[in-house]
Amino acid sequence: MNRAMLLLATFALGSVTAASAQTLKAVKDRGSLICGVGQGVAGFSLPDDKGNWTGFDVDFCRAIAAAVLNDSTKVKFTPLSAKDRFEPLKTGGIDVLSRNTTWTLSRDVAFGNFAGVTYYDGQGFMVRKGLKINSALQLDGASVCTQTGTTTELNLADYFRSNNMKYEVIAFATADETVKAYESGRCDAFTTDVSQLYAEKLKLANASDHVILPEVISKEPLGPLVRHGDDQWFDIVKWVHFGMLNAEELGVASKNVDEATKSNQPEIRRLLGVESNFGEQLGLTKDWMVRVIKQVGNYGEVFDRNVGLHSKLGIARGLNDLWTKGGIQYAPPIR
Ligand SMILES: N[C@@H](CCC(=O)N[C@@H](CS)C(=O)NCC(=O)O)C(=O)O
Repeated sequence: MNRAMLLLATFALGSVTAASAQTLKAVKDRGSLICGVGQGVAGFSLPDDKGNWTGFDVDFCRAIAAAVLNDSTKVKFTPLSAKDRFEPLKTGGIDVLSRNTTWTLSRDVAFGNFAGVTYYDGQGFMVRKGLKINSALQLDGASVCTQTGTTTELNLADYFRSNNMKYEVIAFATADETVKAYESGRCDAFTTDVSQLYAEKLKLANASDHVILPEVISKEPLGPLVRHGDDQWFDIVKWVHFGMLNAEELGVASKNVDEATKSNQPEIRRLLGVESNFGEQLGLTKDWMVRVIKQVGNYGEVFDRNVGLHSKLGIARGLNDLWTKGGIQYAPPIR
């Protein structure tokens, strides 16, 4: 390559980066965040009959909107199937994908940057109690319902192969179809992330006739995904999650955040923008986290409200507890 060509190539590369580093501006100009979510999974992303979305994944979209637009309600939710979830991120149809999506190497390379692990999950199985089995290792020869375009399909193949067991997979495009097929008896087992098993169990007419088997056969680190090539936006989404974790760790919650702004603890003062300008360094305002905590809550509040032990799903914090309490949720410091 001669010098002129090299210069041209460098310039082209530079302008691509500059052109794509625009999500923050686009969201602000539009006045709303476009968030890709699931198509209807209780506890994670579910619209009511008036179109109001709630859930764990939904709350992360709301938290980003609170940080960026000062209004957690300024979110347009785009429901996406497992198979079709990545394309809209690439083409600019959504600003962030917050949809129980597992962080894997190939997705990281092909589709965007994972901004963190908001939920540590793993894959499990549900079966009818009538089958009288208590371990996934007894599923030799079983038919298994699952969803296309997921890591679930791939882990299923690995698990049966490594245990020398036979199975028949019956895969569907949506969660609803998968659950219906399982419920109607088309397959012996239903497999997906354990959190989804809890959620989908609620849809079954006789939930108590079904049991979630104890084996967790994979690692499913779930988190939000942003487009490649926009580091500022990547940082914002990443630090909204970290900020919510740090808030929980410091005992700052939606109910006491105003009081907390008067705290003399340096870490709390930095989190809430009373001291220094970390929000501004992200391209936001100093009090970005005050808005997130006030309007949406800290990480623990979001977990408890949507999926925690006292919610309909009734999931224990487990791995998703803070590192100070035996879990692995650990956020870098705001410094
Ligand atoms: N975490 C896995 C599975 C994600 C997934 O899409 N699971 C289905 C199983 S129930 C689901 O959530 N469907 C909800 C929907 O289609 O809206 C992945 O990233 O591939």
